[in-house]
Amino acid sequence: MDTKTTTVDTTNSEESAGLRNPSRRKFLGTTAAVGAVSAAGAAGTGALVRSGEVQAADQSILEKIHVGPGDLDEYYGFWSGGHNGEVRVYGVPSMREIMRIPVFNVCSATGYGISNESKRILGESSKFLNGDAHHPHISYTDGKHDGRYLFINDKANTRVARVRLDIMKTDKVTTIPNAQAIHGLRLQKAPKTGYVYCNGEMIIPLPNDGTELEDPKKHFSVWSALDSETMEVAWQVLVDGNLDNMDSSYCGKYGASTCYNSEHGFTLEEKMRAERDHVVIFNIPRIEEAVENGEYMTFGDNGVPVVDGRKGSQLTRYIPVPRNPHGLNGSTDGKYFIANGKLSPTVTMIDISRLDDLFDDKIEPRDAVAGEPELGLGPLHTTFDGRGNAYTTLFIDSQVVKWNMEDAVRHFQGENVNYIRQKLNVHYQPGHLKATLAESSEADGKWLFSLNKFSKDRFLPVGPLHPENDQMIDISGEEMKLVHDTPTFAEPHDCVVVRRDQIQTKQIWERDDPYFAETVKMAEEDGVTLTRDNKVIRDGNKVRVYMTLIAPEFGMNHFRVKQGDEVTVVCTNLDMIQDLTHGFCVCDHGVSIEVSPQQTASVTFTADKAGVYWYYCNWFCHAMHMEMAGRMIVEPA
Ligand code: RUQ
Ligand code: CUA
Ligand code: CA
Repeated sequence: MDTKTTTVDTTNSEESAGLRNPSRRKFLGTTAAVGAVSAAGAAGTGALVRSGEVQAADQSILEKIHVGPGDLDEYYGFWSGGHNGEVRVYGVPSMREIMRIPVFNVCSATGYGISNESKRILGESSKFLNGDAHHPHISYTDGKHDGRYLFINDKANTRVARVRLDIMKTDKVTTIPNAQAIHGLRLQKAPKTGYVYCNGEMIIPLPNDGTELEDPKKHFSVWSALDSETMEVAWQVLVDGNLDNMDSSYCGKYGASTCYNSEHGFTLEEKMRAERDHVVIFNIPRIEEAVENGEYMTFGDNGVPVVDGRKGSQLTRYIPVPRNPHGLNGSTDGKYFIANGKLSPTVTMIDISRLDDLFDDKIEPRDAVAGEPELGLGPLHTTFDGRGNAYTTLFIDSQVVKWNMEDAVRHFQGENVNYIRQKLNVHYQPGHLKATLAESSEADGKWLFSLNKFSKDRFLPVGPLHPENDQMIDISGEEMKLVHDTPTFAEPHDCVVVRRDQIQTKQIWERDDPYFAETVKMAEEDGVTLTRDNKVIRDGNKVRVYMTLIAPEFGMNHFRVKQGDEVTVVCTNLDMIQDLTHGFCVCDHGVSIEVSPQQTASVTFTADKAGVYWYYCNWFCHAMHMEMAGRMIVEPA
């Protein structure tokens, strides 16, 4: 079969995107404006058109997205916080930001990265203050979201984290060995999320200990599977080239990942050299069997079994696709893995039902391709409406294109059908896009978010650094309609939107929560009952201060330590009322932690200055909240 590999000259992309023009609207004038607006079904000219655009979204749509005071949204949206390192929770369709969950960042408000409990979760990597979160995904049972956990990658420091959705807190963070820069991440979808799969993006020598530094043929990446319960790496697969984005099949048998550097290149030029790169298909049962049979290697002293999945292996297959692909999305009907062309105007549809034959050598790799529709310039990611349509972002064209999957397959078979349904302008340069429930078999085709990398002139100017623009599109009808612009910070990359009934959270902590179980154990060893005692325990130059918090008072008005002591303060909030969070913040010591109802939280610091230091509650909890304070008295050494 023949593949179209039209390569796009990206030097034109800036021009066409208007990136070189300080004010694109002024420059492009009426033409651009009309283009943008006609898609939304209105007409007009110039700046007036912008507001017209919103009016264009007919009144019934505006009613649909209006969530009145006191009313609740229909969906939870979980957005990655990009290189801010967190996860953000939105209500959809209102796009009100409800909560932020620190994951790879340090949080001044909640004390994540400061408290002992969060430092235990971060482990060794708590020394890093930054992260780069891209792909949030919610755990499954039988292809449907079960709302237990959310998992997300950290490209910056090669980590994967788990967020417990019952309390919306990060509870496990794992640094992935034998890899650098974890990028694509997806979960096992059936029968339930046992594995968390993730891509190592950068190629590195293995082991990366300085013995090999130069030979590109000795640089590799690995595909990892973590046990979602323990968050330990179960096994890894060594591959040729690098790995970019991935997905897993609804049948639970296959994983698939794009590779843009099959060349093992170090420079841009080298990474662009090959006419085609590939999608690696992973055969999970065969990989498990190889691990079981001890057919693996290990690198360094991490002991993680690494099976050989390089070209020629029986564990993988390499399907050639046009050069430098990016996103990889599994269609919600379970039929296709779709590799997004990026440099090619096409996406490649891999028929999952043909993969058994491919692994049994009954067909050639390209025979697994069911369609390769040409969509426009710069296809990056694809999402689905559950009605047979796919939606792909066109980075260079600044558009979302709606297309029909079965028509694309028929076209590939030689029929004269038009598979493109509509192209809608977005503002500007979209990366990921995601429709409601489109990471599950329950895709409902209601709303779609286009996560645009550039906002340019869409918001009040805020200096050289611009927000991103996550645009909301109504896809419930035949025609896509742009309804809302949402500025977002630090490039959220990706999001996942689920029904509100799929998430069940606790309003107050349970006393036996594992989140602070180690702290409870420490108290027991000190003979302290956390829900009653206010006590100072000295152990050499280590001092443990146990105190209770009930609005509007700390259990201790003051406590005494000596200069140079290592002080651990353990706070237990005895209030049982929903929303009654206290905080513990010590002036001039960089110490601040959240203590929500029935929670125990602790923090350790050095009292390195003699004198009086006030500690205070920093979550407004009561009319006498300002008075909720006490003194740490530090006696000179
Ligand atoms: S990637 S903009 Cu990090 Cu998900 Cu494609
Ligand atoms: Cu307790 Cu404010
Ligand atoms: Ca390449």
